[in-house]
Amino acid sequence: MKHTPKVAAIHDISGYGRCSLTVALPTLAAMGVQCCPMPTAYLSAHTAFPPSEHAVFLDLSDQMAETAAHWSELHAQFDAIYSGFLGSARQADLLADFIARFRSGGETLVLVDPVMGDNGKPYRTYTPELCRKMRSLAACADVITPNITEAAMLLEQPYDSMPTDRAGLERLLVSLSLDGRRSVVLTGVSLADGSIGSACLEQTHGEISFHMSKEETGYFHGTGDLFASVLLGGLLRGERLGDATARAVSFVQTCIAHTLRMDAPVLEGVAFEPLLGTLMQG
Ligand code: PXL
Repeated sequence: MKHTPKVAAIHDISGYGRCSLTVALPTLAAMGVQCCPMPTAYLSAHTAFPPSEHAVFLDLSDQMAETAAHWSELHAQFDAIYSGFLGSARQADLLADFIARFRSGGETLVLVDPVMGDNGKPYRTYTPELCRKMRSLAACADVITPNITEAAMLLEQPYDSMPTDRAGLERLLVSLSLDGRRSVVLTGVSLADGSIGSACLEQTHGEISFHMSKEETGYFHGTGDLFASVLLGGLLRGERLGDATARAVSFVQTCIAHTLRMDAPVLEGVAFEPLLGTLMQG
């Protein structure tokens, strides 16, 4: 029987509003991947909802360290380590330790989604220290999946200086790859009105490709998490980076179009659940 790939998924769990673990778990499961969650924090709702005195933000850093110790004792092994939103700067250090402990040579794929911001701005909980630590964490990844805002933050360049033309984006991919040491999938790339997608650089061959689809109107929360989860599922099925990127671009677009047809509240994220079945066939 074929081995079921196993992923250590290190993200927050937000009770309301689809993002991070509530997206990664079902998406990876639908793609035939076993997901072992290590929650970084519990939030009553993701941080894009309006602030509230009742909002819960439970930092689970102490539990992360204990979980890593327990998993070591169990001789846990992972085909991939997948991280996203972090609750504090300390968690970036915990994650770096986790990667050092559980990465077994070239066998374990490390995907760091450097979640830090969008639309030119950092997320509310992202301090300059956390962003600095995210940069060093991303430096030990095999694949990173920044949006344009995060690309600017990783390179410590102003958002307004980010390129929008093909040649400039290709140069940006090369800079983000740290001269070919890691693969990069840049999200939220647009080369023409009405279309949006991703550009990727595959580390092993230095191959660059662009994957576009129809641009849907409206901003949906958690699409980056959905994108990275589908991408990782594809890579663990043995797809090339360009093919996995194309699948992720197309799936996210289909889910957004479906959500718009249903007229669902945008802050709740994309209604991907009815479409998960389409990911099951290889
Ligand atoms: O989708 C990224 C993300 C994940 N988790 C939480 C967030 C965000 C973005 O705002 O708030 C809690």
